[in-house]
Amino acid sequence: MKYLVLARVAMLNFTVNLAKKAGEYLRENFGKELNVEHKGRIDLVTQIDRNSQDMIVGDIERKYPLHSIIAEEGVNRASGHDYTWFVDPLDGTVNYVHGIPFFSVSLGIFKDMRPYIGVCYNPISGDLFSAQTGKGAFRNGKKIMVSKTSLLVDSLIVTGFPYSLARLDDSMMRFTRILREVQGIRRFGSAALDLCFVAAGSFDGFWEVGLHPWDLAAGVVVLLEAGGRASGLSGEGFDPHRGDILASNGRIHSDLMRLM
Ligand code: 2AM
Ligand code: CA
Repeated sequence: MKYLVLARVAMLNFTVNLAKKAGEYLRENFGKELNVEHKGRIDLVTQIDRNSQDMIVGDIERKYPLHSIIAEEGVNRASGHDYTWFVDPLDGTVNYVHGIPFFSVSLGIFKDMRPYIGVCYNPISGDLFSAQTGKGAFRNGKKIMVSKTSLLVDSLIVTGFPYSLARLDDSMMRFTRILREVQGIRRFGSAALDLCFVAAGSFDGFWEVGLHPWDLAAGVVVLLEAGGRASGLSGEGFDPHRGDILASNGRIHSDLMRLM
């Protein structure tokens, strides 16, 4: 038991250092001229995403050679191990490419497919969000908690627009329905950081559809440990592979669910 606790602390420290190392690389190259490629119509990738990922995945493989790793830029090594790493080497690539300082390195670890460790780091603001299950969530070492807002009319919500045109109409109807009832809606472009800001109590809720497990895993661990709730849009249990997420401070969750 004691060994497990120490092993988990070591894993958290390793993850934090890895996020800082990759984040530093992102920061050094932020604002430089980039060769931007298209993975899809509006889905961008740069050599910076790939180098950041190589750095992260290489270090994980050396330290934890048996763990499963799922990373955005084409690494899908499901080894069947208890531990799975969900790696987004640069969450918020569109912001990065446009010189907007809202992006992060997002590293989530699930154990037996359940939330275990989450670290998100924005190297420009210096915000480092971290959490391990049962031990609380932290922003630069200071404990964070979700907001206590219980009325939609007082709630500030964050979202992302869908990347699949097939889901646009539904999403816009949802957007209008929610906008009528809440204080406001923001759209910042990094799902990982959006979740961390719900965890820190800045936003009261977040929803988005069509995301990937690497966008969500780390932020969800941070959110849950800050006392928040994450589910599918209809309240079903959170599954990082499902991609549609409703997240909140818990108090407004059922009201938001009704509007989904
Ligand atoms: P990324 O920057 O790592 O690609 C913003 O709404 C969120 O959507 C970001 O976390 C962004 O992650 C993600 N995203 C960007 N392109 C996407 C796509 N084509 N499909 C799904 N999610 C995407
Ligand atoms: Ca990414």
